Amino acid sequence: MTQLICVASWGNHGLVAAPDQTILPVQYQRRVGRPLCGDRVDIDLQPDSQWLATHIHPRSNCFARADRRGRRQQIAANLDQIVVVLAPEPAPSRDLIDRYLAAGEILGIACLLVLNKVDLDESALEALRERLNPYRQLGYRVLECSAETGHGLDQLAPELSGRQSLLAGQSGVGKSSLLNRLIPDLSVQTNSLSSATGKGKHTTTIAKLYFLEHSAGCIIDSPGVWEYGLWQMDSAELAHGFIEFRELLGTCRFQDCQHRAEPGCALLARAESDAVFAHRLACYQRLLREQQRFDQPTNY
Ligand SMILES: Nc1nc2c(ncn2[C@@H]2O[C@H](COP(=O)(O)OP(=O)(O)O)[C@@H](O)[C@H]2O)c(=O)[nH]1
Ligand SMILES: [Mg+2]
Ligand SMILES: [Zn+2]
Repeated sequence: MTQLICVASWGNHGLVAAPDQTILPVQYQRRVGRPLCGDRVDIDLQPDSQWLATHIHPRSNCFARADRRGRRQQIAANLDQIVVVLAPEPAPSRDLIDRYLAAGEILGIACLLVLNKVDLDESALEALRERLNPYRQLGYRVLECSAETGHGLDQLAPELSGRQSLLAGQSGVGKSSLLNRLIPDLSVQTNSLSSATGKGKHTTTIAKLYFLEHSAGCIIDSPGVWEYGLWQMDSAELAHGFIEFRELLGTCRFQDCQHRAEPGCALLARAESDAVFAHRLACYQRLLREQQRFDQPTNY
């Protein structure tokens, strides 16, 4: 029995990597459950010479997003950080950054913002830099780089070394380009994943784990989420996703205050004198309204 890391997972089977990065196909059992990409698993050889996952080690955390009905969909496990890749083109849609940061705060996973394509047109880049300033002030880290020129990658690489990171962000921001820069043998790893899944099935739609060279680290590439959505949650949980709200939570007049228009709301009061706070509170309120669509019956 050996402990391995799940590098891809779908339905009732997946792929695990041995310490020497050999990829093995494994079957799952209902009793054990479905490993997620990034899970540590034990496997056992069956009499029919198939590998079976016999145990999923306890997860330190689990990244999630909403499926189309607002249900929490688990994507990857045991993350040291979420690397949110942003670019001046395509510029992040409204609230996208806040959604990722809120998910990170709620799930207990650190976020690193990476501003890619800094070689591009100055005005779009300056606009995005300015948009990112408030997040820096809140304590979030922002690294700048270009997958095109390689600028800034010497700062990014050490952030990934020895860690298990999830690469997130809209399609087109340069995630694949960054992966190619950071993982010189990416095509070798991709090929061994495709040959183990058989005919490259599922390989474009599921999360996959790649190993960094010369370090214990790895990067999980998540499927093309062009619009990242938060799953159904209550207002208290959502408010917890906004780090600067926390010191005020519990100080509103009403204990069940949702910070919308209630009298005696400590957050609304703070927003009157603090523009950045007001901006984030408005974002929280939009996300809260968006949550209400999950409460309506839907016919898909
Ligand atoms: N100018 C510039 N273009 C980039 C950079 N990184 C990626 N691109 C381009 O942006 C497009 C999308 O990149 P890709 O890596 O496929 O993005 P992904 O969808 O996030 O995986 C491609 O045409 C890349 O060549 C960069 O740093 N600078
Ligand atoms: Mg890509
Ligand atoms: Zn309030």
